[in-house]
Amino acid sequence: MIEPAQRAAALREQLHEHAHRYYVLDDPSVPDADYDRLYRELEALEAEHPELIVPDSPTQRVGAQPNSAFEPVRHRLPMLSLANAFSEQEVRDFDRRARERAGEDALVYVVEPKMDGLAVSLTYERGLLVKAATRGDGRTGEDVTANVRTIRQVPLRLSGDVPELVEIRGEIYLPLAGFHEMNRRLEADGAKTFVNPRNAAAGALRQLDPAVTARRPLEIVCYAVGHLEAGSLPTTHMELLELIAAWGLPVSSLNQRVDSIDDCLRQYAELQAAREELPFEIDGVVYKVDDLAIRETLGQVARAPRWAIAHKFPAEEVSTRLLDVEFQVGRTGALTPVARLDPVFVGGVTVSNATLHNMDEIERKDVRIGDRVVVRRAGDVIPEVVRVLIDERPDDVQRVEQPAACPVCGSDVVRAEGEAIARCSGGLVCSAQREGALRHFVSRRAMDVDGMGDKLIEQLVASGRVQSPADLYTLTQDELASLERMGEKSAANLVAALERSKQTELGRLIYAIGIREVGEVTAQSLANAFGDLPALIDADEEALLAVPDVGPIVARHVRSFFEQEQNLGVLESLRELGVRWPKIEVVESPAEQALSGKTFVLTGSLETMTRDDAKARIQASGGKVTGSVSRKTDYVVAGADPGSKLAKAEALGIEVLDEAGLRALLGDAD
Ligand code: D41
Repeated sequence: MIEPAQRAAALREQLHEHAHRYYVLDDPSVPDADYDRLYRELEALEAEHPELIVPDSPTQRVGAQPNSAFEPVRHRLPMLSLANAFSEQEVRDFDRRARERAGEDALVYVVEPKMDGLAVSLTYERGLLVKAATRGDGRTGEDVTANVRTIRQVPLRLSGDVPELVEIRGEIYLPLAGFHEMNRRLEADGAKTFVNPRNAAAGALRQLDPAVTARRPLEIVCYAVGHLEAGSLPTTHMELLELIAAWGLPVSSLNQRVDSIDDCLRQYAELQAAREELPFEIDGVVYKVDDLAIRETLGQVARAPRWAIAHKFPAEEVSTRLLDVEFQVGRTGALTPVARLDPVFVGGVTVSNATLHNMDEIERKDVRIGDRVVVRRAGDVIPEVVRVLIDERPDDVQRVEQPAACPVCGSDVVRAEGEAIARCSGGLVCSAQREGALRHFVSRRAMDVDGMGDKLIEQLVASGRVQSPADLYTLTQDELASLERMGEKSAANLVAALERSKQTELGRLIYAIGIREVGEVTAQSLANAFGDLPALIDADEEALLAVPDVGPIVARHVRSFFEQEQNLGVLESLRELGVRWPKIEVVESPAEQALSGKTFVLTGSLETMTRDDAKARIQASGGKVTGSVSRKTDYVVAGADPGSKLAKAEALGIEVLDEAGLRALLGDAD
């Protein structure tokens, strides 16, 4: 066993090194979650053995040491820190303590997104910006006035009625688009890139030359008033935020006032769901007691207010050991290297596999078996290995070799010139490809056969009973009921689901048959352009290229798909077995349709039509429907109980339509 004193010293040394890279060099070596874990371990060790606490322990200094390149600024009022909560229980404990101290039954809170940036203080004298400082250790920060003055969102003069002197606090951050753009340029110049937007923002803010800062698209969100002279404040935090906004400073449009801690938790879930869609990074939400008088009563403990808490989202990036790399074969034969990991909790779930994308990525990231790697899982996105902690590479790591033969069927693995992806050349001989094709065929957005799970497909392929999608429609209830893990009831349900799926739409069918590079949107475009299957089968390259969304590569894949006799055979069988779809009326010149070039996002439930109906109508008028809101979205159609997409649309200033608004665009008479 390691002695506590030895362990504490090791932790201190690691934390010092990490903190130096994080705060001074703006170039952290490990994910924040790793740092937090080491920090909490040291805290716990010191709590158990107080004699191990040394004055220069990282736990004895909260925040950053000022960088000597900038003048120190003593904050007139200390910039407090925020206590963290990582679980619902911790949040409820916080609320209970606050209610008890305040003697209230329930507290009104304001929920704010927790921007992942740098806290700053802006001092305005008679409305003029005179000083901008980083938070530093909370008492003393760095004078970054010259750099902050280059941020367009920061007014150099406040508007309206302003106090003699007021200090505003907020968070400076770099939106994701700016971050990616900045890294692209750094990479093109062969320079070192930033690992995350916050470090990039810190780097930008601490430039010695403000002209460099000026070229970084930094933004700010303000959330508090610090020192104040000769002015008065409203009685609630929400009004305070409104006042800050009236002075001309940016305030988050996602802030919400709520009546209870339950609503706080609901808002947490909403923002967590919206997180991936937001144009900037947030690492949690902050709950703040709204009533300023109650805040006075609550006061602070250590250097954090008792009236506010940060509820953190689960870390999206953590590090773990890469145990092995295996190759998975997809429905197009593509070989995907999959990392087998020492299981870790990331993005809210335990992950033991992550994608490595392809061999080029493995080379680029220099990933070797045995490495300590950073794993990222954001939202519903498949977990991926993002980088190697090269400083921690053991001596005995092994290179990843691409297999020469398919790990499933043994056929040759080939890699076409200029392609990043290697493929199994076995085609439908390869059971992995056959299974993949079937999984895709029955999936919800394709033929939507409810209850046809992966395990069942595996059995049907292994026994040779199902070779092609058409074979699915020849399965009988008795036959299904005799399979492993299948009862009479599920067999009956499955037959019914297969039967139901026969009545489909052309776009779905085109998507379902799995033509390379033809996704849902392209399949729908092809359906709209050709109206029925025979016309599509006969379409030559020129006709295909005239379809929106279709380029030379897609056109070639479509042609080669329909040139294969066996594919035509499968389509014919599907028809014989009863698969049907309505013809689509072909509009000659799609460019002149009402909604051409317009992109829609649907959210919430509509009253007079389903979302799928609305989607079909929009597409029939030449519009495009996508799943997530971005700057490219033209309209968000919001029904009842809209989700985070509405919040994002509002944050991005995108036009929001109700059902009547959509009908008006579609040309429906009212
Ligand atoms: O968005 C944020 N990162 C954020 C940070 C926020 N929305 N509110 C905050 N409120 C405070 C108090 C309650 C202490 C005025 C904060 C921070 N503090 C904060 N940021 C960095 C340290 C503390």
